[in-house]
Amino acid sequence: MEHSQVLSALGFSTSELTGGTLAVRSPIDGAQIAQVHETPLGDMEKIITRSQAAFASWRALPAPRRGELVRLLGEELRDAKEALGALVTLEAGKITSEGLGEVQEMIDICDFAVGQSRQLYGLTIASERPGHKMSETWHPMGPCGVITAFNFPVAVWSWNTALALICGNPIIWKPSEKTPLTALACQKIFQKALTRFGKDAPKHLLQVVIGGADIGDALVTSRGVPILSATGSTRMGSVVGPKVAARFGRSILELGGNNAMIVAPSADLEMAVRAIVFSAVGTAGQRCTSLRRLIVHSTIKDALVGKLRNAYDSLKIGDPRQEGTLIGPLVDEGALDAMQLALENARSEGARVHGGSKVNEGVPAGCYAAPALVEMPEQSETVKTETFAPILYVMSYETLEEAIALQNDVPQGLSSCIFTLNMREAETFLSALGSDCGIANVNIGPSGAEIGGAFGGEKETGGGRESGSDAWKGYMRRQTSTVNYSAELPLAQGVEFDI
Ligand code: UN1
Repeated sequence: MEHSQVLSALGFSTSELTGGTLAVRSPIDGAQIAQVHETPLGDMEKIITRSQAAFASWRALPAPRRGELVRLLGEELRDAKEALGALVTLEAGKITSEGLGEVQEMIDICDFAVGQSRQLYGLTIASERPGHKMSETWHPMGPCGVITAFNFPVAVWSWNTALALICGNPIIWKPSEKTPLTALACQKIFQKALTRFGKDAPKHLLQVVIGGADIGDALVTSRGVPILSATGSTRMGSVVGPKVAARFGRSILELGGNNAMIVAPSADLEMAVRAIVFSAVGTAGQRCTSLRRLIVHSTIKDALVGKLRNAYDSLKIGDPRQEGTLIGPLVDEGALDAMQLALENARSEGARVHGGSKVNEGVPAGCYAAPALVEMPEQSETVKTETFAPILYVMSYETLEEAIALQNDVPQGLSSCIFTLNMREAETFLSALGSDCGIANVNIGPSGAEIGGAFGGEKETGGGRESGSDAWKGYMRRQTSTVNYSAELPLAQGVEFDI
């Protein structure tokens, strides 16, 4: 689809796409596709106040009724899947299948959240005192600020939004400056669901704010925004986290990853190759879960590198809209420069680099690069640094203990995996002595997680959890209650206090 068709299918008007101060470029060819209007910084206070007003009524609706809105959102997303997927491709440069996959991830979390809206379970707790009952209840928190990155411009918003909504919280969303159109499209889709939901829904349940770091900072520093979910670089998180903590807000941080795969001697190499290629070069290496480090047993390293070089040679790089393309563009010039710099640094540390250069032929005018396979003598500083590009560092190991130590010896802790047919190795990797990451897989790659599990990681990844499992608790406050239905007033711990 041409970009004008995509934008009109999603209901954009000309005035929304022109006359603003933020230029939107498609990474496909670098061409400008819109100039959107930015939110004036001076409006942020009003926006936060409106969100609090929306909270006052939204929290009063029963959670299953709130779930109905998310059910309608899921329906609207099903209708808009093709157009929104195409816009993700246009604005973030993902291949068609990955653009559609991202929208499917949104639909999945909506389905999950609808069910969850009837399962915001608390606990009953045995009281030590006769005639007493203890329980634990979960309550809404208030406005939830959501700051998202360009690489998953819509799915990450939906993980936060679907859960925040059923938990009783309004949302203020600041998308990446590189992908405002997908955010505005989601707002339109959300509006359709809201209209169908009827008059119970307060105004300003979702507000999208467009702009740079100062707009984000207004959310980060406001006491009116009790929850702040931020996805992006570790550098960004190191600014956001302390600011939210300083005002005693709650942050949900989803920061850098430096994800590894250990390939053991017993691994099914054909399967490993497929998993490696998808997770290292899919989304042009621009997922926080992308595979960046391969830790291979020394006896199979040369064979595996040979197979990977063959596989890499066959990958079609180019316009992500074309059938057969597996590697689209990097997001912009800065990303291409960062990739080249990382490769230069690796060379100076003794690397053998296969591929990795800029591709000019057979591609549109955007920033296209051949994926790089980089054989490293050791896990250097460059390897320990996340570069958002299709670079895969390859290192070898002799013992599983050594492999696990290498896997864990980076500042980040998002995703990890092992390819092995040896159950002792697999279970060791998943045990307390194994991977230190939030995600640890066996015989699948580190990327492409389903929404049913909690998503997030440790160390510099920030510790936040989103999406499935009990991540919903991150959007609610816990209340412990003790009720005395006896005619006595015994004190806990046997304390006597007679008056
Ligand atoms: C991200 O890169 O920010 O597991 C999120 C995955 C996707 C989500 C990635 N489901 O790769």
